[in-house]
Amino acid sequence: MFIDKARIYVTAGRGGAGCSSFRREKFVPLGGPDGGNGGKGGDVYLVADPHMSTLLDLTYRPHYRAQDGNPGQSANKYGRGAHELVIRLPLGTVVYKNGEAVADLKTPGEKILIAKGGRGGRGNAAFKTSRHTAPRVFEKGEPGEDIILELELKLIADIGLVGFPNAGKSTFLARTSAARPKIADYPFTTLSPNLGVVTMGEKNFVVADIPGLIEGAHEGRGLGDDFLRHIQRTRTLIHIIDIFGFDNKTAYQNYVALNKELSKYSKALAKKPAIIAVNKMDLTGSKEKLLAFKKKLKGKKVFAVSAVSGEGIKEVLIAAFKAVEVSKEEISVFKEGAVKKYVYEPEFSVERIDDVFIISGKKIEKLAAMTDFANYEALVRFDNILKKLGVDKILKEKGITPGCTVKIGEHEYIYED
Ligand SMILES: Nc1nc2c(ncn2[C@@H]2O[C@H](COP(=O)(O)OP(=O)(O)OP(=O)(O)O)[C@@H](O)[C@H]2O)c(=O)[nH]1
Ligand SMILES: [Mg+2]
Repeated sequence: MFIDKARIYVTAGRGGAGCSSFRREKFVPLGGPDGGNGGKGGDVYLVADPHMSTLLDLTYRPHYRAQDGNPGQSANKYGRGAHELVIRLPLGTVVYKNGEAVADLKTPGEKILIAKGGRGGRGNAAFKTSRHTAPRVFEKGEPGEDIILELELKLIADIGLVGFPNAGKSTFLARTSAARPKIADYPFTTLSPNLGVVTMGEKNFVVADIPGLIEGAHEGRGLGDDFLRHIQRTRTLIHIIDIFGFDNKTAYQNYVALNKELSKYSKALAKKPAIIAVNKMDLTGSKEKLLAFKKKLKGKKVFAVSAVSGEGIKEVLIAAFKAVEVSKEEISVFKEGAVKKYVYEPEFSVERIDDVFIISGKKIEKLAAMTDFANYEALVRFDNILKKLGVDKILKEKGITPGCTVKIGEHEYIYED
């Protein structure tokens, strides 16, 4: 099955907790704090794998979670960091986060960091100061990033074969490459795109054969519209036309209808250079039909081929390769020099719903997630940081009174003065 869209849930590892401990040794009465820091949580990477051809595996297995870091230990021992988690995706996968493209895997082996593991919490040894020599406070590990990714596979090919059903696109691909797509004498033989590598001299070109298009394809008729997006990322199109026409229409009528479908789907697609190849020229009666077709096209270059006998194929390939080489079109979803959007986020915000005050903000939620509220010293430290950030002031401005509930991330407590 060819699956070209998927949604996955990715969670990076949480950092290991810091340790709270004191050195205990015979004859050393005041050993001092020696709790080590926790290890870093596992990062999550995406890797472009040229051996994968669909997103099917990812729809079967949509949840990915990297390992957590190990906790710190006494005697100042650091916790071990967790291994990274690698998610393999087919070449040509575009990755979206909150509707915005964040990655476009175009080169084999390309590896990108998509979710960062949390930092390890500090152990109590890290909180020792000249004034406070025996702290019990330690941090819990920072939670790993938790994200939802939408994946879309957009094949990347140099040349796309387009045309009505049964025109001979798959036969053309089979004739010119080692690919062995299904070929048969009925429409809609090809159900999902096939890729093949066509070699000429020392150069290789990737050719994509997509399912036949019909009128109304851009609105979802037939199979084609799902696959139109795949030819968006080709540099050149070869339009394969059955010289005997399709669906009781002449070759010329099919040619006009196909161009209309392409431009209705996307203006950029309609502007792509297209080579016109009229197929099945080995059959009797084709010569007369070709004359009529050429007349209608008024001097446009038309290649007459037979995908079965091989006649005229080489000339088409030479023309297509030339068009690919001169095409400077950027086929990435990222335009060159695109500016990253900068979103300003205030440090925190406070929302009041009746007697509940909800504090949100990345920094503050992280702090809450890393605090062990059962530890009195940790609680005091948390309070002090809230004061420093000015949270207390805002709460008072919003009219908080003792007894109200304060919520930060998953943590909630009753406000006292
Ligand atoms: N005589 C002759 N028959 C051809 C030629 N090219 C293709 N055919 C035949 O036309 C039929 C359709 O060929 P396919 O290659 O499956 O056509 P397609 O465009 O891939 O069709 P869909 O996948 O259904 O869109 C098959 O029976 C082929 O053998 C040709 O040059 N000459
Ligand atoms: Mg086919």
